[in-house]
Amino acid sequence: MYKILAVDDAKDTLLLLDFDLSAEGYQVVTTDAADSALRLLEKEHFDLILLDMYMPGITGMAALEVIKRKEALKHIPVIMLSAADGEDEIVSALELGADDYVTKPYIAKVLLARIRTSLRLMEKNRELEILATTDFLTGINNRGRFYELSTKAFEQSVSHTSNLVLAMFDIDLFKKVNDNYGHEAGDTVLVEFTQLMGKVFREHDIIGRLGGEEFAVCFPHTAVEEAINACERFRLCLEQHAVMLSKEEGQTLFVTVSIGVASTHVASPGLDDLIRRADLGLYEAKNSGRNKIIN
Ligand code: GH3
Ligand code: MG
Ligand code: MG
Ligand code: MG
Repeated sequence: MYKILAVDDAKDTLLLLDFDLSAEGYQVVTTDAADSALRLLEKEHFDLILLDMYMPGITGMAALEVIKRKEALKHIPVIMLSAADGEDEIVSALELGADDYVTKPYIAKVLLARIRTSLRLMEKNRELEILATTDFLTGINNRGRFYELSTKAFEQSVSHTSNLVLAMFDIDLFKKVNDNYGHEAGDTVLVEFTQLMGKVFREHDIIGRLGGEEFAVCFPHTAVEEAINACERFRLCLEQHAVMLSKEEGQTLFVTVSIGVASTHVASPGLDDLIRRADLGLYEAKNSGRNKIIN
């Protein structure tokens, strides 16, 4: 059920909105001031906001500006609701990021249709965002998303002077899996590999598929020993994990992984340098027998 926040200083408008939207099956939360709306938005999730333009205190336009500037809120569709129907007001609201503009007194049928349109667009945007940021085969962060999240984590680690660790993973002799068992078996290995990553690493560790059989994990606020321990647990789990290829024939296979680790406890100018150093470790792990971690 979609949850809508209705903000208007006129009590009768709020009553009417509550009535019309509830009748349509929406969950409605009403508030008569922009500052309380902004507080509610900090605490609760909303799918859409109906925002009055003119209110005492913070105006709807000022609240709109705040909402559209906040990373966590800017994707929520905002429909401005106002008795003012001047073209300049409508244009400025849309330019500030409003998704739509409806004049008061509103026609319920039209407002509801516009709400449905905004919600439909929001859903489409969500789908596109998922498509653009997740790896199709494994469902984990793709390369672009991994870099985006890790860059943020790196910047935070600098400002909080906390340690951050980056580990690069490359499945050993993976080409042989494809050659000996087929590409589909290779895909199964990749999927189970990421499932195992999800089990071993923590919620706030950032996991990504960089491409092919190469993966990376970024460990924010983590000491290098701690991250190495986690990687070692993963290496052992993987080594012992039987990938089931065919349930009927009970055919299984095992793979191992080589891992390179780099940490910000050695001064690092940026994420790229960390990745480069982790890559060097990985290269060394490959050249010294595979199935090991090099820091
Ligand atoms: P090394 O231990 O040195 O890493 O050897 P390797 O065989 O793992 O390395 P190589 O880079 O030669 O081979 C990687 C293989 O991964 C080749 C490529 O066909 C396969 N591969 C890449 N992406 C996919 C995929 O999405 N699915 C499957 N099944 N195979 C993939
Ligand atoms: Mg008003
Ligand atoms: Mg490789
Ligand atoms: Mg490989």
